Amino acid sequence: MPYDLLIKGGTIVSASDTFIGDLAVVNGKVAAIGKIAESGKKVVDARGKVVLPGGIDAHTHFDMPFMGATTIDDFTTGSTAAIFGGTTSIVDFAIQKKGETFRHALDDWHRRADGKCAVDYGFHMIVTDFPEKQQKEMDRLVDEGVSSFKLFMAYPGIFMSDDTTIFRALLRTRDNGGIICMHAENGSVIDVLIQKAIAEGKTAPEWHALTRPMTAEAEATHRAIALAEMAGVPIYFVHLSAGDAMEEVRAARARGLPVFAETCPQYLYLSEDDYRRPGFEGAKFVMSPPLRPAGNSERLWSGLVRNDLQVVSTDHCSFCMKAGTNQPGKELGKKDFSKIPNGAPGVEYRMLLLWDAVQKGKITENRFVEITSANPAKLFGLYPRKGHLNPGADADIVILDPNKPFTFSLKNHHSAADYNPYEGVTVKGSIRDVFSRGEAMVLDGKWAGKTSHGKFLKRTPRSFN
Ligand code: DUC
Ligand code: ZN
Ligand code: ZN
Repeated sequence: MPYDLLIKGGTIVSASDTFIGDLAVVNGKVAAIGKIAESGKKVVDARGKVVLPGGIDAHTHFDMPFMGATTIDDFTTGSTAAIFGGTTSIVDFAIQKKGETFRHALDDWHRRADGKCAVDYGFHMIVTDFPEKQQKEMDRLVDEGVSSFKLFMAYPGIFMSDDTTIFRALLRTRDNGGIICMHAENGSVIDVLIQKAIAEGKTAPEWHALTRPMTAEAEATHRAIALAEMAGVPIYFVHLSAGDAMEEVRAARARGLPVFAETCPQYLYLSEDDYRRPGFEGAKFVMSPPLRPAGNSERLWSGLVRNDLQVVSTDHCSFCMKAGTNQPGKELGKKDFSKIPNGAPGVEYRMLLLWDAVQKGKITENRFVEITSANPAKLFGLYPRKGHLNPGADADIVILDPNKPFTFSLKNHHSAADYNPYEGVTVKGSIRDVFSRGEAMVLDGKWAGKTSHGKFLKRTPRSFN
């Protein structure tokens, strides 16, 4: 019986090994790996190319209403961008509105994604309200495969939770096998700084960064770690941006605490200086936490190498600069930086930006697989189904040409955003082919899939303490 798909002679990279070999797929799963003599119904020549497990982006916001607009990428455009960028699974954020049940919120997000997503998708649940009666519902979500919950220490009046709510949620995840994903910034302090800046007429985009100091992130990170320690449960920090916050994570891990953190490409490749681009261009980079001063990124790179940081996700949260077809854009904040919708596109650029770091010797190719695929799979209940290419795993495969350069541009990206934060940046490497569960999604850089291909990922509860 020939294999459904045979990928021949590529450099296969996992979190632990690099070797030249073949990979066979049957029924959407990896069937064999190594030197394979049998034939395949479809054979792909991967000689001179790199064969990787599909990327897992554990932090996207598709079709999300926020700050007076809805993100311009819905599940179709967002997931198409993901696939072209070598990401085959995402974990997106469903939002519980105040007073709403988790059940209702989850049904809403299922409706947004169902039949419209090219990549496999799971959901985290954003918690804004956690009264007694929601606690059992949280357990039910974990049973349904929604085993992670985002809480905010920022955005007072919208998303921010107080310490009581945070501590209660942490305690509940100790028992139900969920994990809290924390947005750590001291929202109360930031709010005062914003009001003060606006009152003083400081309204330009750079004030977004100047009113969200690194210490506000470090303080919240420290506090959340203390709360998790008292609750006796692991915690995961999303979009960690500040070197000082990372030091808190590092110190906690050195004490043996189960503390984990992701950073994002924007904090590795861009800086606070980008807010000072001419005119209103700095608004492109208004996101929270903000871009940090030059020099901070080198601390994050060291943290990625040392395993102070375990994951790179994107926080893809795209808004147009100008009003889009049906949505207001960042221009909402033209006269007041605090009204600029927070977020930027990222899902399509992550894999190549980080592969470029492999080419430049900043991280090894095995570390690349760990931080883009294996670790998010392990931390978010997708392993061993995803995150590696051993027999039995989903055949989510990226074939990358390490010698063909790629230049990021609005002209070639697939996000609906009207700008590319990395416009004109050239990296060494390009995505040639992408397979999801054995099905071709991109071949030779061209679309070959279906936008309805993605399936809901029922994730397992936390298996670590
Ligand atoms: N940060 C952003 O920049 N956008 C969405 C939410 C968040 O935490
Ligand atoms: Zn956040
Ligand atoms: Zn986010």
